[in-house]
Amino acid sequence: MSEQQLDWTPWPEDFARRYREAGYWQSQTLFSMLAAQAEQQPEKLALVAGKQRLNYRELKLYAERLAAGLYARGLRPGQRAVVQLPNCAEFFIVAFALFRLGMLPVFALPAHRRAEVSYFCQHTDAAVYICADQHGGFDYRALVAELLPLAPSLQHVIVAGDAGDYTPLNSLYLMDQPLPAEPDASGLAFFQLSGGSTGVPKLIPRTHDDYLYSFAASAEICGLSRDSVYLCVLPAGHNFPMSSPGSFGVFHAGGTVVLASGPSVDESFELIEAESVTIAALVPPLVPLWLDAAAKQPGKLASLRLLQVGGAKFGPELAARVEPALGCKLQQVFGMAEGLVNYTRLDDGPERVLHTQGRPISADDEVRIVDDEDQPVAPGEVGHLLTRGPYTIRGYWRAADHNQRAFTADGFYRTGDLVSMNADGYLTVEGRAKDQINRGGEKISAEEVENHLLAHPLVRDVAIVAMSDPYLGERSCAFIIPREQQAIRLPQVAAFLRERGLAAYKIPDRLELVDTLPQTSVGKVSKKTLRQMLEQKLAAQP
Ligand code: J2J
Repeated sequence: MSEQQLDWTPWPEDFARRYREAGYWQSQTLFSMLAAQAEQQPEKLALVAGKQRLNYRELKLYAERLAAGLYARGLRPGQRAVVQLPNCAEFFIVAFALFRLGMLPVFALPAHRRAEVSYFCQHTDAAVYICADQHGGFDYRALVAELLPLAPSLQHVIVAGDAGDYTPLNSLYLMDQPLPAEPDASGLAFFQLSGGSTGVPKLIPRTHDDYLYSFAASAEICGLSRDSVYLCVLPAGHNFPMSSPGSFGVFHAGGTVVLASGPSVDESFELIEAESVTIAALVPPLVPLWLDAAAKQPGKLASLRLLQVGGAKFGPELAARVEPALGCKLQQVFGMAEGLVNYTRLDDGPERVLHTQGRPISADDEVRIVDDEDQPVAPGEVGHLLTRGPYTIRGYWRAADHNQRAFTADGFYRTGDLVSMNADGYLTVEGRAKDQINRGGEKISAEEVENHLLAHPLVRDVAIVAMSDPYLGERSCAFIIPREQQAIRLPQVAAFLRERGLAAYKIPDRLELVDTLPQTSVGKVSKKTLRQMLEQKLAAQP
């Protein structure tokens, strides 16, 4: 067995054969998908990012030259690269360069900080870290200085923009240099990040074969063509804007990706009008902002045909306002970086589009809805969603123990979501069994933040739960038992977590000091009781 096979869990041979025979897995790498477009329509506009406009020929050429530069520096297929870039042209040049070389990117979110990035580097023995000079008021070069002592595997730090002491990305483009053969499409292509409910984030190994199938099939479901122009508002490395159908689905269809630098509605609307955008994807909290802006600026969205909303629960009341206010079709998307993605279809009527989160991409997505004992619930009843299929992973990277709990013995992924399925096979998300907070689409593992807080000298014990929020859907609240009657306040908690290098979205929004934490009958902290206590308290407030 090769070392790589020990690190991740490939699909069993009989499943792999079936997925190949069904035509899902096409033995095409992510880079060769781009190369095929560059061959077929070299001059077609592939990417708009700020002032940069790259056609398919240029995007492929830059990726190849960068791959050559990385290779010349001694970087080799199979090595890992932690990539933390905002929405910019370099994001895709770097991604496709790494795919060409057969290196495996880990796409960190721009919001991640020392704690997350150092963990990604350590857990994957990353050979290289690639970041921007600065973005959103944060200097990533300062992060590098803190990172280097924590990540001894790093051989190179590469910076897009003003590189300071590190290697400028611009210096790595090499022409006419040798490259190794392309990687095998059945092997790993890169890592997605898990929303997570455990002490440390989990890495999701995706293959060229499975990922390409997921976004190619998504592109078909969403009716993408060469005429499609996709506005990428969310961070480009997140699974939703990357693959559902996202930028990769658009490249597969030969359309154009337009990058917004952030979630600003004004910027998005300008780009939609200027580039004749046809499709965009949002998390629910952005939707009311778009509805308000559209009322003030009628006509700006004339080209928009489809608005996708996903990442967190999108209620029917708000959903009902989308089509009349924006003049485009709404699509609900319920997906996960581990695999399974559900869509309402373009020809679905309001009952499905407003009240369900869609149905799976593939006829070979197997879905089970079970009770606490893993027994199927009655049709239409709420239960735990388990799934397996041609683009759902069979295990996290280097996580043998956790995989025992996160997957059934026959390879179904335990999503942690509570869903019901109607007679037509459409799923409705009814809740969550996993210990996570979904803060407007940003996922927070309670245990991860609790572990950090337990290191605070004034914290005796802590439990973090979700509280409902009219804007973000959920925010996080930390219940803390302080040590020795010493009160601890939210600003101290926030400063402490920032100091520990945690991404800002994980900092609790609210703090409750308590003497004890309620327990379940088996002696675990009862988060259900905590959520109820919080709801009562918030309801009693004016
Ligand atoms: C309720 N909960 C949802 C929805 C995701 C497409 C779209 C989203 C993601 C994503 C993705 C939800 N209603 N419509 O990867 O390709 C919650 C569920 C799920 C978790 C996964 C994609 N859409 N969720 O959000 O890996 O709890 O992927 O298990 O970030 O988000 O989170 P993530």
